[in-house]
Amino acid sequence: GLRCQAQAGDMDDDGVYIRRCVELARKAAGHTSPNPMVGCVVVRGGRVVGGGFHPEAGQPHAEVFALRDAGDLAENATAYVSLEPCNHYGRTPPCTEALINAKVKDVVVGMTDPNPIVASKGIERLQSAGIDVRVCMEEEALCRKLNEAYIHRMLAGKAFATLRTTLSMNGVVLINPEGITQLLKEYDGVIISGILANKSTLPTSHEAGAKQPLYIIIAQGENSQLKIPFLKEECASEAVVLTDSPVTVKPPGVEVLVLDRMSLEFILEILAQRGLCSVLVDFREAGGEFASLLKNFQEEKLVQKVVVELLPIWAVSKGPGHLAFGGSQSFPLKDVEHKEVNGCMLLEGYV
Ligand code: AOF
Ligand code: ZN
Repeated sequence: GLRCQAQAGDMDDDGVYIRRCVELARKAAGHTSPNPMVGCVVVRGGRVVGGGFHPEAGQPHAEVFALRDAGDLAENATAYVSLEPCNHYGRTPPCTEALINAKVKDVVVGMTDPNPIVASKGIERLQSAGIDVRVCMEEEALCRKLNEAYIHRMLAGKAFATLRTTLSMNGVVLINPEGITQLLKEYDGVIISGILANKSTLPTSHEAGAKQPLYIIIAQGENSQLKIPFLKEECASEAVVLTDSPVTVKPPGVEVLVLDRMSLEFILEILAQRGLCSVLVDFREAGGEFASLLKNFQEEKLVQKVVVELLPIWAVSKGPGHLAFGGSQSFPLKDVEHKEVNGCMLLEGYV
């Protein structure tokens, strides 16, 4: 009776601690690829006695940091991990052995690891050592979302692609919007057309210590003549040019890959092989050759997610669907509020 009650009490808190693991894991957002983001907390007697996260590929895993933090208090404690602990020797030794050596009593995992080398074998290894293991169903969706890109690359062999566009409130595509670099630090790469690369500066994350994404510039046909030198001087990011034209200018210091097939599928496979899990497809041009790359992306399941950045400005241009440079002729709207009405996004702001 009592023992059951105590266990039920523990399990009620599983969600709380797994959410804490996810928060910790996110501290390394943008830094862990091709590895997942993982967080771990060690709990004893209802108290968190240790915590840690995986900072980047090549570094120790989350469990190792959390166990180090907990020290002797890990004995008989419960370890919470947002991802199933690994049981293989990769760049680092198996976390299952670290948990067993630390003599934890039980382990709660947020989700199993889709990596075929691990997939459920980590859980089995812990169980065979007499450790109780349970998957926290309550926050499994949260853990999957945290590593949606890692999971996709593992299972599909392609980078997880997010299509992004930036609009003013009156539906004008903004070529050079200022101040929206927030998304960038979460992505390993940004695919941008040669047209856009030629007429706008490539945005970089301004946050101190933020990792800059790799720019993947698609240079096709007449747009294969890139003004890349400016890129090298002004852009903190590294860039790679993908082209179907062997006559592309080869700017010094920028890698150029000549492909015989310019398909989004092929590009996402190449990027996954290079260790990129997630890529932002920067679609901020009205039509143009870049559109051919995106043809059929829905049927072929090449793009997983869409992000539309709606800026609280009214852009003066030829009209909706046209391009404008943010800033110059546009004016900001004040006291902007947004709400959802019958599945529509409603925005209002004052002139
Ligand atoms: C964990 N905890 O924090 C992470 C895990 O090359 P390695 O040694 O870093 O191994 C990478 C693999 O380990 C990765 O593909 C994934 O399966 C797992 N990541 N596992 O127990 C962690 N980052
Ligand atoms: Zn591990």
